[in-house]
Amino acid sequence: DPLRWKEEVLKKYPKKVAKKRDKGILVHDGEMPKQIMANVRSIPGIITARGCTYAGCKGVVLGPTRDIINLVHGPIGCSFYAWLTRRNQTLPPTPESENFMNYCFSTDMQDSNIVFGGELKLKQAVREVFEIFKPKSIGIFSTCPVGLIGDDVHAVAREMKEELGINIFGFSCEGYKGVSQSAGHHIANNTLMKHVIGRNDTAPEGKYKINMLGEYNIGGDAFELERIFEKCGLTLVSSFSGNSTIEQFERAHTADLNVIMCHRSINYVAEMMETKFGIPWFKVNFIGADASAKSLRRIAEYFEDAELMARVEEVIAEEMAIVKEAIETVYPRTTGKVAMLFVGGSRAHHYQELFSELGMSTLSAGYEFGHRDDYEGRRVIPTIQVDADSRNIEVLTIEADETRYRPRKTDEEIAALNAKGCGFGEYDGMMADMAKGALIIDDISHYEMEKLIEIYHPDIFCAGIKEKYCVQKMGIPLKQLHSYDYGGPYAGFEGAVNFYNDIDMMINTSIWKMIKAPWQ
Ligand code: ICS
Repeated sequence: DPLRWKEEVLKKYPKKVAKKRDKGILVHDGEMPKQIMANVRSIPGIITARGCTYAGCKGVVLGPTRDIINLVHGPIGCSFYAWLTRRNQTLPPTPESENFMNYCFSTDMQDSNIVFGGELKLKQAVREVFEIFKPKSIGIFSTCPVGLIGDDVHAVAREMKEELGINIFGFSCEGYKGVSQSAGHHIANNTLMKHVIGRNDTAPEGKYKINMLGEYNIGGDAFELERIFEKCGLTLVSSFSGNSTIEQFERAHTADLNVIMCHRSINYVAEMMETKFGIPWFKVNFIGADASAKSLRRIAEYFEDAELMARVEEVIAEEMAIVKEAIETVYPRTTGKVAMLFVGGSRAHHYQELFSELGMSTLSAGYEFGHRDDYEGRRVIPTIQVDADSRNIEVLTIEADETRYRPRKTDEEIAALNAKGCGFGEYDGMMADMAKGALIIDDISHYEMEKLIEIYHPDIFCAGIKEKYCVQKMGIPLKQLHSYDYGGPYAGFEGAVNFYNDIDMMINTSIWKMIKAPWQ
């Protein structure tokens, strides 16, 4: 009984802690709306799975772009631990094309810089990196000490931009700036909007031009989506930011539709682009074969073009034949099994689709740093309380561009498409898709995780590397949904097949029977 589970867990906490955790743990009664406490500070002493604001900005949003030099102003550790561990892949068009992704750039801040200031060292590093690599653009990322000692990365960026004549921009994404990675996403979105998007008005060729927002090419997911889009005849103007280049960002405003995969990390850019350039957006999901087919149909619907709709149907039929074959083999071995998913801000929702295709149910799920809208849907945004931590992050005031604002659809067209289910500007969140009795846990603590496993013995637990071996030592397989455990892609149709096979292998291997779990 999930209510009993919650009671047991809270009983172990000091009173104040229990009171706070009580609001972050929900037993879904099948009714909406239902309020959860999210995007608030983790409790000191609790082992959280969260990362920092710098991670969300440098690692998540900007990290996957191959030709911006991401220069980290800070101690070397911050760079080292952000060095490709996320498995965001990239494919330069030729071996000679710019690709800085496998480098690790840092000012390597020392004690003396903390005492006397690090701006000179930063300038020197910018000049040095420019001398060696001659990049089109440099981003400067702030780590915790930068904010503490007061180095002005924006002033340095302005000065160096002037001196070197390339686009250089700074991010005030100090690790402590927000309560999690999520603040870093917002800061990255703001900077992209201010300094990059809209700098190049030349539109690529193509009849159906879209931007893919919130897809980061983990394990090659973006490659699979590129394959599908090309097959359908869709032109991908830009990707934020899996397998992307800065040129893509600069001309993103020439697209006619923004589709969002990860709502949490990039919804700000989508909203700002709609206000500034008139590009509408809707949420898609390419995790799960059925979800992918649905998303493709909605994109085709948007362009209101019979030729495109026919082509999309052809592609879906072709791809689904292979998917169906794969699922038929695996399904008898996976159906009825139980999964639990605890990942950042999107995947704990999206991957429930793939599990349900396998006939598996999600007994418990939660985000590390999602906001209430990611759980409850965007309709609750006006009611979200702004606290000191969220006020810390700048909210840009955006206006329609004087010359380039061009609504892609009239209000009537939008209404008509909405009636067909396009869902512009909407996201219903994770809870709407979860069953009655499911346990929804925000910012799960390590203790809560152990208690979930001990009591429910799920067939598979999905989280990250910090959790992986603790869980597996309890005799339960753990699938990393951040890095995909060296596997993937899992997006789109071929990705779904990969996922079915990997999950089948993980939950049905006999190794788990050889481990003595603590409850045995
Ligand atoms: Fe979005 Mo790990 Fe994404 Fe999500 Fe985000 Fe992170 Fe990763 Fe996770 C992410 S952007 S890095 S879908 S690719 S910060 S897996 S919210 S935590 S669930």
